[in-house]
Amino acid sequence: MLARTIGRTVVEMIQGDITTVKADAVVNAANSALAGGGGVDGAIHRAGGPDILAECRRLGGCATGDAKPTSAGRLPARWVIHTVGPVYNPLRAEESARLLGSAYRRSIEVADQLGARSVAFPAISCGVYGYPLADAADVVWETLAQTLPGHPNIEKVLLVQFNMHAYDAYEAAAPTE
Ligand code: AR6
Repeated sequence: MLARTIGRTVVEMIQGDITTVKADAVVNAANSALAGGGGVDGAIHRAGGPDILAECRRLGGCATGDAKPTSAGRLPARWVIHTVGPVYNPLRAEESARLLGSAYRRSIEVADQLGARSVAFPAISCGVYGYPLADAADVVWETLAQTLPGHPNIEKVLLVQFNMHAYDAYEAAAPTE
């Protein structure tokens, strides 16, 4: 397991299914309608149960790069933070990077406001939204480096990779110790 300390936060990378991860807040890679879907979104709603979607329907959607919380239903977490990453656009790579960074930053801000001490992230936008893993990994580590020092109450961030391919890409982009 890879671990880095950023500010007062320990960032750990693990491989696995985020619906089984114990954390105060689990981040969902949602769509802007907060309507549920496939991938990690589908897995979170299946495992967490229908209460999460019922709450999502009352939130009025979520802009790309923003994040909104609900309770976590049956998941081993207190909250789900639904964030919307960008659909990767190679012709507007800088805008994609800004929006992906914003999704992570806003999720951390919302988690801190809720009082979460631990937050688990999937690889937002790296599935059907098509973000190249290596590029996403650079954005994620850079955003964590910029954001976490301002949120010392977040003790732990878990980066949960579904497969070894993603794990390797994020590991390659990790800051040196
Ligand atoms: N645990 C951890 N990671 C997972 C899991 C899981 N159970 N399942 C998939 N992943 P994606 P996106 C990984 O497509 O690209 C949905 O339909 C997956 O391997 O879930 O942000 C939403 O409703 C990949 O690395 O999210 C949106 O419409 C990463 O999670 C759209 O997909 C993200 O893949 C969002 O697309």
